[in-house]
Amino acid sequence: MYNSLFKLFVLLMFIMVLGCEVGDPDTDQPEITIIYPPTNTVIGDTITIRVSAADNDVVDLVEYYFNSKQEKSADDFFQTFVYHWDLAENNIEVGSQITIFAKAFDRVQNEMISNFVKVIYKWMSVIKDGDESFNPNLSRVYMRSTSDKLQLRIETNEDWGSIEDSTGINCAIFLDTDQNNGTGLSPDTLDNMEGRRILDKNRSSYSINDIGAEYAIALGIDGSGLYFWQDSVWLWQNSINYLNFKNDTNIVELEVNRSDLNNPARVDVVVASITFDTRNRFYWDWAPDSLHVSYTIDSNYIGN
Ligand SMILES: [Ca+2]
Ligand SMILES: [Ca+2]
Ligand SMILES: [Ca+2]
Repeated sequence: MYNSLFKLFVLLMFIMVLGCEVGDPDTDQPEITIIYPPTNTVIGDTITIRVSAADNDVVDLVEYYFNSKQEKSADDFFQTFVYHWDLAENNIEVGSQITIFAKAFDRVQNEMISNFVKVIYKWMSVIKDGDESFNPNLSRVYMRSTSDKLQLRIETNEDWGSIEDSTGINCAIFLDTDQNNGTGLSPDTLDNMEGRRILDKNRSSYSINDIGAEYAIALGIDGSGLYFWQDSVWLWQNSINYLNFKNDTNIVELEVNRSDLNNPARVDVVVASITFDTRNRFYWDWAPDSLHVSYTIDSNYIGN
């Protein structure tokens, strides 16, 4: 009797062990990586997100998250794991950072979160400047770059008037393309800020904070265009291509050829503006108010 019970017990144990081996539950989590876009990319109104996902069994679902909020419509049951995200209707502020991640599930709900990818919406913010008592005055400067263009966006506090006369925006974006303030239009060569022009031909009107600028992108009173500094004068280099520049607005977007700047990898930047009042008095604004910002030209813009 005891012996047969023991045999039965052994048999049951054998069946259980066998059963376990046959139906061993899947406890292996999937693997998932966002392979596009690269982190720190500046994106446009649409972006295609590509994910690489794998599992010991099968990846059943990939979910997409933007700033930790799940994009429900993006639930991906197909094995391509590509999501075309349209940002245009989401009222995202230009210059904001968006963190993207994805989550993969297998058929028994094992899950894994991907790497986090940070992208920037439309423009990279490089300067925030205070609101002066006169208007318009410089407010924000944004930059981005493509494989062959350096692009800038300037915003003012309050709208300007006509871009054809002195009520328009009168400013210059100074670029120190060798990041050496001993070359180009340098602080050492200047004495005061009495001039009424930004690109003063006598180089006696201002100092551009702490940089020595090889190039200036001018808008307004000096004649809009890209200029280069040579032997104490600003000389014409090339015209500007406007992406967005209208009367009675506060945003200008433009681009210049990287080759026209001698293809620098990194630039120091200062922006200056002159605002005229109805009595033709004028006021300077500098962004930043002192020193400069630096920008790496790395083709980070992948929008269109
Ligand atoms: Ca699995
Ligand atoms: Ca300002
Ligand atoms: Ca320089």
